[in-house]
Amino acid sequence: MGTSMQEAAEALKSVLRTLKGRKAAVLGHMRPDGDCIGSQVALCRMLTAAGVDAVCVNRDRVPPNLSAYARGVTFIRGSDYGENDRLAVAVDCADASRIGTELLARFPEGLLGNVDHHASNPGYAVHNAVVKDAAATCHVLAACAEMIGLEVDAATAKALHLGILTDTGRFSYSSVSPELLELTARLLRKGADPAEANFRVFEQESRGKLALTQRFLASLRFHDGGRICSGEIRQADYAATGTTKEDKEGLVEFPRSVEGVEVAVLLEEGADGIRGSLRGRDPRLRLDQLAGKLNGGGHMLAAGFNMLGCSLDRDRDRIIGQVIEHVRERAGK
Ligand SMILES: [Mn+2]
Repeated sequence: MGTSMQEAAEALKSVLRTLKGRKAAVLGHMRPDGDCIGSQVALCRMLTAAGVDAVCVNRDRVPPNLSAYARGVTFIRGSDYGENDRLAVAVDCADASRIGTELLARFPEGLLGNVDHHASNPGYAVHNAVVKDAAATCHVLAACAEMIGLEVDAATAKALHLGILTDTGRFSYSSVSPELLELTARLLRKGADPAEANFRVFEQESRGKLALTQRFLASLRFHDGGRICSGEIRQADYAATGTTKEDKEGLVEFPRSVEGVEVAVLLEEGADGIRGSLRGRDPRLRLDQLAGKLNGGGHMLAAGFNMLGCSLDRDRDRIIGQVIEHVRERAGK
């Protein structure tokens, strides 16, 4: 699934048309990140400005360091969501299951809209605004807002900038184009604040996060001549450092940054199984396809998977073995 920005704008227009006189629930994914919160806030504010009663609904909470962006927008936890007359629009969800199965079940008639940028997005809504080469869901929303004339005030511009900033690794990935920087410049003119965003996202780490980072770094292991590097987090690491799974955000960048490493792997053991993150720098390695073999999906350079019922001690070698095999196949050596 993937469309041009122009087609995405048409899809978003259709969503707005359907929402006239109706109420909207803007849904994000589990463990929301900057692009998820940014696009939920931005879409919710744009819908409200267009006269639509809109709220955001998430399985998990808004991360505390991002709560300033959510000010003025109603965020409801999935477990507290009791309404049944809102039409759902998902943002930044590669697959509808990313919303969380219990929350998704509150919308039995399905999803009206799907705004996203993941290559693996199958187009699960009535109207799909999925641009797979866009840098962020906030990129899709910002560009579409300009094309169809949706209102972007200062708070909306800040939210859109937040998502672009975080999903491009502070404007450093190959997804950054002159057009994206020009679009971002227009967001800055509308009130987006790079210094504030940088402070909130990257300079508010807790001491616990630092301790968790130390543990993660101590767990790093190299495989296949050093082109794969994996690290682990167990529930005991969170308990010992007073952190939560939100704090693993960004850790996989450490192994990814090492010379010679082509694929970085973060394995997190939870009560119900292993969640994995994959990061790379060569699109030919197709980490989205690797994640697909491990019950997951995502982008070519950044993907994730979820293996229920697995444990590190029992299944680590098998998972790493599949990573090695995939990388050898794709690299042709
Ligand atoms: Mn995103």
